[in-house]
Parts: sequence; C-alpha cells; structure tokens
Amino acid sequence: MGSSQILRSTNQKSLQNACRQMGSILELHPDLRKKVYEVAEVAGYLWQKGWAERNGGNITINVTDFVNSEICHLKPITEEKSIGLVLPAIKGQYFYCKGTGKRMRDLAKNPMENGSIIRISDDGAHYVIVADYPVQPTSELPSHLLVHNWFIESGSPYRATLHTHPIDLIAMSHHGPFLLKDVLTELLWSMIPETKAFCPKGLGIVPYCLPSSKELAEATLKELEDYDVVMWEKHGVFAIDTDIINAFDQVDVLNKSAQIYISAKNMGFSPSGMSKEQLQEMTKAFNLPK
Ligand code: 2HA
Ligand code: ZN
Repeated sequence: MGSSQILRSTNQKSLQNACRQMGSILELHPDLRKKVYEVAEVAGYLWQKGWAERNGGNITINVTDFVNSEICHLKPITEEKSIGLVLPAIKGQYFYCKGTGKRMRDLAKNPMENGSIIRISDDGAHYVIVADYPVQPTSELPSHLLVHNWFIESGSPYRATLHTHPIDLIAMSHHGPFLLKDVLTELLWSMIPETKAFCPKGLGIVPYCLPSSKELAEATLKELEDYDVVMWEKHGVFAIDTDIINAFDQVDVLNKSAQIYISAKNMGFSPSGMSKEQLQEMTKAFNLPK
C-alpha cells in the first residue's frame, strides 16, 4: 500500500469514527438509510391513521443485505441479551427494530433514536445492539424474529414484519361470526376490487391471546403459512411482505374495505358487496390465486 493509499484509508477510518461519535451509522450507508427511512415513512402513516396510539405497534426489518464489512466490524454497544428462542437461520443477521416503549410518531421523525440495529449472535439465541444508541428492541422481538427466521429457513423473499392497531379491522374482530375461517376475507374482498388485487391471500385469524405471549407468536406463525396479514382478535394485525411499504399497503387496503363496510352499516344498510361472478372475473383478469 502506497503512502497516499494509507492516508486515504486512515482518513476514511477516522471519518467513520467521527461520524459514529457525532452522528448516525446511516450517514455513511445510503442503502441502509433508505430502508430505515421506509420504516420512518410507514411509522408516520400509522400515527396519522390513528393506528398507533402511545407506543402501540412494532416493526422489524431484516437489513442484512444492506450491511457491508465495515458494519460487520462495528463493536457492540450493549451486552449480549437472550432472545428467549433459538433461531439458527438468522444467526449473524442484522435487523432494524422499533424500540420498546417508543412511539411511532417519534420514530417517524427520528428513526435511530426510537429504534436500533441489532446483530444476531452466532448461536442464534442472543443479540447485541450495534447502532446508533442502546435502544432496547420491541417487546415483541421474539415473535418478530421467529417469523424472520422462518422467512430465511423457507427461502422466502419477505424481509419485513409489521404489527399495528387498525381501528376498523379491530372493531370487526369483536363480532364472533366474522372470526370463522375466511368470512372476513370474503367480505372485505367484496367491498372494492383492489382489496383482493393487493391482498390476494386475504386475512387470517388468531383467536385472542395475551400480547407478547409465546402462544400468540406460535399461532401467528402457523397462520402466516396461508396469509400475509393475520388478525389478532380484539388487538390488531400482524403483516408480512418483501418490505415495510408493501406490508403496510396490505393492511391499508383491508382496512379501507372495513371502513366501506362500516360506512354502509352507518347509513343503515348492509352493503351488497361485489357478486361471486364479479370476484371471479377479477381473479381471472389479474391472475390472482383462487
Ligand atoms: O408494542 O402493540 O402488542 C406495543 C404493542 C404490543
Ligand atoms: Zn399491539
């Protein structure tokens, strides 16, 4: 290495250290920054929609594809903590997670003060925070990571998990008959053609379970084998997709249908819904799964 190269490399290193001290890891990693700011964008929508009261909801995205060797060499800024599960498929992988107790409306403005980047240890059972601040990840971390482990294990291209509290969908989950298999899916699809087009697997149902419980995580994982969006009865939804914008869009189209249904009911009638023939025509025209 010539002296100018050494100087350049030293300058680069001291620049990185300086940025880390005074600013964010995102400043030197534009691709990672773009992914984290997608989460901030969605967090803003969740707040504006009234789906994220106080610290409600959580988001985790797998950012391993945007991590370079420099990030791999970052020293942890916290002690190793147990995940509470062993998840071998995600060992050594990186995630951006909303912080526990943090508000979506704050995350929308300052994603790195209300969330952090974690690295999963080589045993698949622990994690450390690597940037920017020691913001402890969401209380739902085990359930989010269980789902991410399944994405990698099964070769899925999905990299985002979203939990939120959409008012109209939750209201509908308070009515027992709607919780029977695919009753809500059929009803919501029939409210407007776009819902089946953009949420082609429909809405799975998980009967009420204690928030953050192992039972809830396991029931969710099972339901996600057939659906991209799962209703947690009387609590909220859990959605998955390739990225956080697409996960949000699937919940958004379902909730739009729920709003149309409720608006019609408020006008005093039950909406007739698209006919079976109209839905079949749509399914064929857009090559959707049956
Ligand atoms: O983390 O919404 O269900 C806040 C929640 C937990
Ligand atoms: Zn919740």
